[in-house]
Amino acid sequence: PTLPDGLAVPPYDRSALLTGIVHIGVGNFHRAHQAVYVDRLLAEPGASDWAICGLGLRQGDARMRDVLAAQDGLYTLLTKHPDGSTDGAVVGSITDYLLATDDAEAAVARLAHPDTRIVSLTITEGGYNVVEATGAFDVDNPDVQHELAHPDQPRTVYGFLAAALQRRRDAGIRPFTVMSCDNVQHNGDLVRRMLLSFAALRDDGLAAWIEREVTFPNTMVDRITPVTDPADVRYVEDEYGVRDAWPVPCEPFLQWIVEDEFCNGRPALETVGVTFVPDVSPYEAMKLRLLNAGHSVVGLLGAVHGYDTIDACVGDPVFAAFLRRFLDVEAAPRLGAVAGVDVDAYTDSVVRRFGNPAIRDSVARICSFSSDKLPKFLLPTLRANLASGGSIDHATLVVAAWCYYSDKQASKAGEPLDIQDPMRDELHRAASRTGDDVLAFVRQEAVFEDLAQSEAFAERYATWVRRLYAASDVRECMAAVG
Ligand code: CS2
Repeated sequence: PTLPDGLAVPPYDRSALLTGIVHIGVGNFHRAHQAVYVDRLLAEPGASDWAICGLGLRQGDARMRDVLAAQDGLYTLLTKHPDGSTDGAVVGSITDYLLATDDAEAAVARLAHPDTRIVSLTITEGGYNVVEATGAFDVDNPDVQHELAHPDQPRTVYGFLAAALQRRRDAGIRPFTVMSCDNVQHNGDLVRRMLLSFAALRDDGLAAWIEREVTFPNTMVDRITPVTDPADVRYVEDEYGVRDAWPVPCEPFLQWIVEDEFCNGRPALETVGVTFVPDVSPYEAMKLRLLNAGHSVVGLLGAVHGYDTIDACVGDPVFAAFLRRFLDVEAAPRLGAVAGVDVDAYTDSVVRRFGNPAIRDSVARICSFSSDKLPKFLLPTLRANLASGGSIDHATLVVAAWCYYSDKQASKAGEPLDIQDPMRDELHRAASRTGDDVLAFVRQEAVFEDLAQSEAFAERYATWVRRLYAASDVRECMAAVG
């Protein structure tokens, strides 16, 4: 009640809520997306069973634990409009937060609690423990080995899910729905396949029960959510007189498409704008191959050019034209029809959203984890065009830019780049051999599988990587692609 008028606060009684959702991987994206939908839902009648308990699995989540604990789980969402105006709202849907490295048993107990009916995940594109080259579950992961040897000491998402589901099964409690919200095609199918592989290593009976009883809806999630800037913290303090250690900036656009497969009930999220469909595949392909791939396209070329933000990239006519052509000529034609969606209008909206100058989404964030992102966002389009004889030049120039970025770790102007990628050193080693073997970078099978064996690709890639290394300005190559 003491907060100023301009700052919207949750209109519901937070003390009267039950925790129906445990969310693993609370970061800015979850706090700008699912937690916002649930916040709106909790304001509706009859929805009080669906508050969220956040769950962090890594020691690195300690800051989220501390910030949320100090603020009773509340935080400020700053929705930034292209005209420079900002809407501030306090989000109240996260009512509790647990850090598994503090107390793994408390985490399993919460997951196994009968009130928990959905466990949702944002564990990043690379977080699913897949051997990329084969698509199999990575049994050799030392954390997986540890939890197989000590089932009461889970460490990975699979260890926690399996321990909790086993406890529910033994106690005769219905399982929870496992709902992935990561930017991965068929994200529900993937987490299902991985969890079943893990569970079978623990106990065949458990795996069979999960296969029979648990559902894993596929979902498509969308809202551009940058990293919080110190200026966002100052804004909340200056504008509203409130100290929020970790507000969340985001764009106005918000979308969530979900398959209606919930084994233990679900909230009526359709009342707050979520779309339920029988099959999410066309929507997720559209989003991953247009928006997410488009981000990587401008991000990697923008990093090499020396731009810091995505809006700065698309403010440059050469970048804007290149992005448009990538989307229209290479990406969109390889998508099937999307029921009820105008793909051209979607493409327009992607370009417009990237240009929102208030967001200041950093090129460094977009380029982070490229080794997880490109195989999911960009390479499927490139392979589809190779198969159909379509243009591959735009996507190939982006791969060449990624090689330069990994090799020099600096822009063309020599400014050092902030590269966050678990494969950073491997990528650097491969890329720095380009002078001796022009295909060295794309021969890395963990990322590119057998792409380098395609003569058509190898020829275009060799051309573009040589031109890009020789050019003083990356835009010469972008313009030359045509
Ligand atoms: C971005 C996404 O990380 C990335 O590369 O493309 O985080 C993107 O901003 C979101 O998926 C938007 O929904």
